Amino acid sequence: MLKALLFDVDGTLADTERDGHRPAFNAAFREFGMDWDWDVALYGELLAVTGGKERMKYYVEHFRSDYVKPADFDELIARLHQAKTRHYTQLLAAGGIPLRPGVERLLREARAAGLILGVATTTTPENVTALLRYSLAEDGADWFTVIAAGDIVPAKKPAADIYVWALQQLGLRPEECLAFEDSENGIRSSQGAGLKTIVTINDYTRDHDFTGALAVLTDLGEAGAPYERLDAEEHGMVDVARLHAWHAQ
Ligand code: XBP
Ligand code: MG
Repeated sequence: MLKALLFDVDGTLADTERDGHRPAFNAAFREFGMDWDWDVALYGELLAVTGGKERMKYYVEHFRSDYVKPADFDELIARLHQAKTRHYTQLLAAGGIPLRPGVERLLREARAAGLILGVATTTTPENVTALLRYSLAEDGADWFTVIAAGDIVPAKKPAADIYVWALQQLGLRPEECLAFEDSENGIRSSQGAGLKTIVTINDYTRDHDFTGALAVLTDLGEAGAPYERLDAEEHGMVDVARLHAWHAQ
């Protein structure tokens, strides 16, 4: 029986990467007087690595062979990341990033139907609560029984750990839940935890490998603006009835 829905955040609840996280990283780099600057295309390559601190280290290793690391490099990365989180949450507080089509509608319907809601993400917890507060509802974070985020597990997606942790907190088995993801790293993580997964793609992820997904969609769809399914000839709106049907497959 379907009891809970577990949502990824970045790229799934909202298109936060290109116009949220990326400019927040750049603002932090400028604040620290650094010449690092991530354009839209480069950021797409950097998204291969989840986690902001991990992403900055990957950038240095793979794109900045000229950069001489200071002795306290890890500390610098941690301070840069704190600044980035500040810039990002300020951007959200200014109402900067809307939820994707169908997200608020489905969350409301699922709550009304008694389904448990959860989050499983690699991003920092403050970023999740800020997005839910400013883009969903003042009490948006309280709609979710579990918010599994950031460094709470050491191994980030594509490792399954964050989903396993969320399931443990809920006391549920993977067969009782559905996951929502937007990326290959995301679905490897959710499927690694044994979860059936629905994918909504975005510009950064449309060419990813989503083998094994329950459905691959443009978005969740709204009345009058249906989703298109990419793995079948189908369009429509993801509602609770459709989730039950997919879950039973
Ligand atoms: C998103 C991420 C995060 C964000 C940046 O993953 O990989 O690292 O890009 O957030 P998901 P932080 O789609 O699983 O949420 O800087 O806070 O890590
Ligand atoms: Mg994502």
